[in-house]
Amino acid sequence: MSKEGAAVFEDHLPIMAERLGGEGLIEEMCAGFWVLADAEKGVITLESLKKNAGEMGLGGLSDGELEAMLREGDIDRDGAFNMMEFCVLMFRLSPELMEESRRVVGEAVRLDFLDRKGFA
Ligand SMILES: [Ca+2]
Repeated sequence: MSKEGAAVFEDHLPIMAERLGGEGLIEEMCAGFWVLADAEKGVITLESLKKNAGEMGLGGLSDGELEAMLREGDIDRDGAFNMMEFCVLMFRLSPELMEESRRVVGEAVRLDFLDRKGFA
């Protein structure tokens, strides 16, 4: 993950969190998921990421940086982002947001994810 790429998320998420509240933010983040996702597969693949990154303001990232982003957030190692992996990555890329809303949003996302994956 490049510093440039991370800054895109860090600059916007705290503002979005304040404006939308926890639940609204999750909806916004999941809307971002569908912008980047392969609509047929229902996941974000490297191909769909490369194709749609510009729509999310990530057009300046190289293929290698997008690959690194996918590796970073691909928790179950299937080579694609599902919605929860994507949401978790968004939070991980924004330490300030995690600090501000860990209990109300971060924990809810994490616990929901762990519960779904059977890790809890
Ligand atoms: Ca995955």
